[in-house]
Amino acid sequence: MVRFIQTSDWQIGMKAGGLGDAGFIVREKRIESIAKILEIAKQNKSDFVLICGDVFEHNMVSSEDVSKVVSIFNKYSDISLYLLPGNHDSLGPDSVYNRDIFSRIPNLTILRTCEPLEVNGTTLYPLPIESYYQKEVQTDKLQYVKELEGVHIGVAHGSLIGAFHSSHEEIDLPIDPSCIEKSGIDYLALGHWHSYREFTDDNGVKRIAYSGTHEQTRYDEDSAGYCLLVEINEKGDTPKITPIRCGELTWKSFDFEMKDAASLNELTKHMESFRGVDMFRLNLFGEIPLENRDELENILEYQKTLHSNFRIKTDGLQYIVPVSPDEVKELGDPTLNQTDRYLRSLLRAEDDTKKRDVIIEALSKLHRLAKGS
Ligand SMILES: [Mn+2]
Repeated sequence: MVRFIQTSDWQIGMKAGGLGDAGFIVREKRIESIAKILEIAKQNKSDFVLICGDVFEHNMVSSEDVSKVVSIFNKYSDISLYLLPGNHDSLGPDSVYNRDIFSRIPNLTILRTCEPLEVNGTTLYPLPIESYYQKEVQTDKLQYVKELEGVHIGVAHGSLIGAFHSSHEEIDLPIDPSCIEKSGIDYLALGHWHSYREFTDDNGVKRIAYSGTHEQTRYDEDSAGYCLLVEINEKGDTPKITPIRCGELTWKSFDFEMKDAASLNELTKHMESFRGVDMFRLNLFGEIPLENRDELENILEYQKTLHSNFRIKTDGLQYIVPVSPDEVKELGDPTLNQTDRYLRSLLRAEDDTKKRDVIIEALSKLHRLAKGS
């Protein structure tokens, strides 16, 4: 029997620049969670850990980031690690794995060639990436192992043909699911996609899986933050694939349409179901009367205190200002009233969105002044 942990796409060194201040937290967490994976491997008495590519975001990753990862490898020196270069950390003259430090880690084997590798009676068939532009179907390189004894595991990095696109010309780094039947391997461990996914072979048996990234990278990723515990009793048996949570960050993206003043209560009610999210993105769109702007801002100010990182997108949100004279409110002061009417007359005549925003901003400030806030 073989029991191992499968992981991939750590993307260490990624900037996460689009996340603003939270980028730092995401970068640090991605490193910390590697220790979590190795801890899971230890607890489950794994024979080894298979790392299926894109450990680093690029080959020019800083030596500081490399050191942080290697330090974790050293802390778990009793766990054998098998690392496949992916497209972000591909082999070649400028490969990160050409750095001396990688030859000094006793428990790490970098799978640099397609040569089969025997590990305690199980054979690994690595398909390392040499170039991002590799067009050939990688799994065509797998040898025929049906007649051979022992459990045989393919280790690759790329996109599975047929999962989203039917032809291999349409996808990068193509992987052919029929390689299971053609070569007779028991399992194909894959990296490259950030979501955890399992796929069946031609006989309907789940023998192909992506672990997905160990720590979610973006708001739109689903089923991220897992590693896989894979157990195969003997040659030909159905692999038992168990996803185990290793990611720590929680992500939530929530879209909400504002229709009128009543939407504020609805928004508050919806937001009650979310507490303590690490990465929260609220996308507000639609329309709301300008006079409710302060209340909206108060609601959002409070929401910010409930989550580690609360980001609000309001690109699609419009503040509605009544422009006809009979809708105009009394502001309690002749100068304020006069300014209010003047700004509204400007707004009535203005078509340019940016200029309208400036006028609305001015009106908003004027109304705050009138309220004495
Ligand atoms: Mn990749």
